[in-house]
Amino acid sequence: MSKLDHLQSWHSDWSELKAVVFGLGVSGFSVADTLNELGATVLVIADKADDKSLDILDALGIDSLIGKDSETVAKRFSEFGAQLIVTSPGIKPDNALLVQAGEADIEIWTDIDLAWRVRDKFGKPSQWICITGTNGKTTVTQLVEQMLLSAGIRAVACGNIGKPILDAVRDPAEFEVLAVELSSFQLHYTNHIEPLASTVLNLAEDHLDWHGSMQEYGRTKGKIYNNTKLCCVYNVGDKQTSELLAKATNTDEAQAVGFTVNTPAPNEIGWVEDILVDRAFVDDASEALELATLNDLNESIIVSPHLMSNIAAAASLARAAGVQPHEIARALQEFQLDHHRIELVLRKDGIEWVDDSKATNPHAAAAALSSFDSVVWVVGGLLKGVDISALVAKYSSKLKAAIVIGLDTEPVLEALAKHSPNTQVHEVKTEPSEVMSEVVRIAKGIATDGDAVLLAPAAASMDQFKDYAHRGQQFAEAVRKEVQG
Ligand code: UMA
Repeated sequence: MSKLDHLQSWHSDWSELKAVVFGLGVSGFSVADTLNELGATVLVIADKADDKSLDILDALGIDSLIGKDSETVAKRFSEFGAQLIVTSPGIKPDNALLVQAGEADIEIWTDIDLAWRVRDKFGKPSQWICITGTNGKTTVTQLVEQMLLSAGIRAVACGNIGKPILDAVRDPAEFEVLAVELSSFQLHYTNHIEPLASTVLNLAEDHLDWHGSMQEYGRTKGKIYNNTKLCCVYNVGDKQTSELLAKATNTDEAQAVGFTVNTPAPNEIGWVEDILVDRAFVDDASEALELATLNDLNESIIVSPHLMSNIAAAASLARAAGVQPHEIARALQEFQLDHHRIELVLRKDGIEWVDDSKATNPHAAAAALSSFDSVVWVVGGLLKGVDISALVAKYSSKLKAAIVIGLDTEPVLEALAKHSPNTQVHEVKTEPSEVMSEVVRIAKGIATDGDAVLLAPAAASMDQFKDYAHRGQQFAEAVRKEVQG
């Protein structure tokens, strides 16, 4: 039982609630705006905030405390007398204010919990399809959205993908189904949601600096399955995902469906060569229903095992929501991959220049490396406490050369020397603005017919670039300038 159990609907009386909104990025802003609209008394606390958001808070009459020292924050927080603190996902659980809230027995939510409670703003509550995993979650979320739209369902992709979930819940388009991408940070703080269908796509080391251990990171991701109503989707090729499903609570009503890049067994969706086949949502266990083929995809898309896996996962979730086979095929025909995801920048003289800047951890980089035979690999950046030795060892035979970027190149150079001694290695030590021109100049001198020059850094970008998109753009620009001519 929670003290806030009476607040389960947009139409509940929120006027007695005193809530602190912690963090004023995109999700914090949407939470403050929503709680204010619901009539609650709101205090926003944040280390920093942009002027535009602060101006709007002012105009809405919402109180805020920005950039103050921890003593002032602690004092104001206890004076305010909050029953609830809604935290932004990026804030770590050992943050002093969250610890203070926990000690005072004040409930801690995220925007996800709040959105779950108020998802009935327009009457009928929206249904949620929830997606997490170390890699591929954005692509799967977009694919699910496309498949639902193709079936004529009012649907939208939201959550970690960039559109705060509360913006989706409050959107006058009155969405019937939300395709919700959830990060491990969001799941850590989430207390109770009941997805229609849910999935952990895969699990590999990432964000260990935030979660403390791999075990805790996995446990957090696995929470997504709890209380799922119709269908829990797991990865046949990643046993950890079915283990997480086995530990989930209150999933008895839900069908377990596996997705695979291989031939599907009963209760699975997978691929028979280039045909996507459903053996889960069929009347008879011996039946195999064709959903789509690889030819449905736009020809500019590089087909990788990773993409095939993502498509099978998305189809499993969409089929659970009632999407028909021809609607899945049509969705694939209309689907465009986002930039920086194994994106072909240029094919010239038999060399493919590929931007997979989105590969911010070794697992994502593995998906890209597995898609090519001979690679000039652009690697390095912020490793976030993750060791890349196993990745280097696994793909060593494909690595014609490695071009190492990032401020701290030491761990990458060491891993290459130890696990891929035959790979020629170049270290780029230049101004951040020059990094990609230098990378492309070096790669031009090495790559020959049949090679891929692959930006798949296995690391975050913020040491030298604004974000992964900026890193990818710089690479693509340099390729166009130096190679395309
Ligand atoms: N802040 C503090 N103290 C801190 C840290 C942050 O006060 O110690 C405050 C600051 O005011 C700052 C704000 O919190 O402006 C930022 O909050 P946030 O980092 O939680 O970011 P939001 O802008 O609210 O965006 C979040 C997600 N960000 C993170 O999880 C880090 C976005 O995912 C998400 O799209 C958005 O909510 C909408 O749901 C981004 C992301 O990088 C894309 N996600 C990670 C990933 O995909 O790997 C998890």
